[in-house]
Amino acid sequence: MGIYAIGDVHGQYEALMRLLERLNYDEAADELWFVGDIINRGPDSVRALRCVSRLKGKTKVVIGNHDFTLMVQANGLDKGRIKNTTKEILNAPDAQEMIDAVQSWPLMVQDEARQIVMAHAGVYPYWDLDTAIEMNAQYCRQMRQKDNERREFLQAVYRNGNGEWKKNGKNSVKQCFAVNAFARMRFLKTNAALDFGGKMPPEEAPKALVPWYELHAARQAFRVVFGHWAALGLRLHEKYACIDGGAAWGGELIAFDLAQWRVAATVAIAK
Ligand SMILES: [Mn+2]
Repeated sequence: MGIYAIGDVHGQYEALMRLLERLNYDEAADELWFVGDIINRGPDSVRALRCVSRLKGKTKVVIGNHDFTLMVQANGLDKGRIKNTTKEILNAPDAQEMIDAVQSWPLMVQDEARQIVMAHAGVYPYWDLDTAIEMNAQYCRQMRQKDNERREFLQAVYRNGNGEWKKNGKNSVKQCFAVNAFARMRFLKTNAALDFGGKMPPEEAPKALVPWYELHAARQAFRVVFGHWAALGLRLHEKYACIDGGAAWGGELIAFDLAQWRVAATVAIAK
């Protein structure tokens, strides 16, 4: 039995099929984790999302920022800039089934025995693991509410905020921070606030920005597998693994063996 994490799929359905073939994926035996951002950029968001949302067996998916925006718009919010891929998904006959799946995806999952956590962008390094677990649990509870309450929650958290974690702050502000940390974080500023601008490789970043995972490696005992950072690409360390191979930009789709903590298979995106 294998346990594999798959990097940002971004609509690369054919590549995902080839990757599962290369893994000899067995639905009855293997466990698949997805780091999120299943949709957008690539050629086939509908089939990618349909496939991931219907995978049976032991599949875990965390929500990415692109999946999150889709869900926000499916809930009737942020109508201003709807992507064509979003329209295609919302017009599909099984749109509701796919949106329900996205709504059920947490911000993080963990394997307690292996001390591994997965989140789309990462885990805020100044939290302890219990705080991360609690913030994710709160998010999941909010998402299970009735339509109106869920819409209200999404409206409150779908924004940048000031990027600062305030332990004793208002609940909705803390939840907004948690969504941004788990699903969008790359760099932290010198005051430990989330930076919302930088997408560059860490080597090219201004000195005032620190990649979140460097602070994580210095402070935490658990391991994090994440995606979201195409410019960072595959980056392995004993405490973290970025497995965004840049499939969105003609790079590769990566499967990572969580038990062995090493790359299991990669598939180049067909140009
Ligand atoms: Mn992302």
